[in-house]
Amino acid sequence: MKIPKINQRDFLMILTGAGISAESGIKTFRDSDGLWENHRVEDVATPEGFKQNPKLVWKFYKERYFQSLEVNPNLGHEALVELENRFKDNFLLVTQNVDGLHTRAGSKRVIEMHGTLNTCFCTKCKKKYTMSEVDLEQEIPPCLACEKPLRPDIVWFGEMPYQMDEIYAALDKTTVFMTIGTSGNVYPAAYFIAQARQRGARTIGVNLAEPENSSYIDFFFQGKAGDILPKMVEEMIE
Ligand code: BV8
Repeated sequence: MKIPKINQRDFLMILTGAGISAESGIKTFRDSDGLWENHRVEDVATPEGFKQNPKLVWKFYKERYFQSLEVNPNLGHEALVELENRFKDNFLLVTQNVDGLHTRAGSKRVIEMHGTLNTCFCTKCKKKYTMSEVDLEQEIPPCLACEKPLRPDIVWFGEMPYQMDEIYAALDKTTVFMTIGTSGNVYPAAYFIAQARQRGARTIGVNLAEPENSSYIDFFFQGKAGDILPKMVEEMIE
């Protein structure tokens, strides 16, 4: 399929999901052997689950935090840094991922709408810490200020994603929307593409499998992000 050309007059918004980190060795959620296969979402990714069993939830996120320190960004992450360097302020990368790999690859204009494994905050006084500042030996690390339980800085189901105002403001001026490595199952992220398209944006999808919201995708490229994106970035810029 022909790769659409974009130029400096465009505003490029990108949404990524777990699929872009798969080639770095991080499990996705809904693929076979995915994260949700071994854990019930309700138990580990909801406020109720945390209230019910904070030790289990901390175990789940500590494991993923330590794994994120062992892996590296891949060619897919690096291709998006190249795109940002070409588009500068006419570019926004919104990620559902919490692994921090986009920032580690060099992306600057990034919104981690579902939070990050790298920080946590106090359930009582809301003070925020990096994971390396707190005592992860404890099953439920305590706040260094008030000693109440800390929680992962993750947006769980039923919680408001971060920086929605900035995301909606960027959607308003988006002329090209790319969705990469996400199954399009989780809202409100999965609806951004429809909102962009309703405002006249052209939409591009890169995914190993056809996503749930593929009806909104004008140009769909099936395959691995690490294979497709480096070539695509070179060809798509006028
Ligand atoms: C909220 C943190 C109120 C946890 C996560 C309608 C409107 C609004 C809300 C809802 C709605 N309908 C339902 C809801 C509620 C709910 C929801 O969406 N439920 C779903 C399950 C139906 N949403 C919420 O609760 C959200 N909050 O609604 O607040 C509100 C209302 C309106 C407006 C604003 C606010 C909060 C959702 C956030 C939950 N937290 N993450 C954690 O990470 O541990 S979600 C979790 O799923 C991850 O963040 C993950 O990124 C995200 C999406 O999954 P994907 O990234 O897509 O991963 P998945 O495995 O599914 O797919 C991977 C894809 O990659 C596959 O397609 C595969 O083919 C592909 N792939 C694999 N390898 C590769 C590849 N592609 C390319 N290359 C490869 N190599």
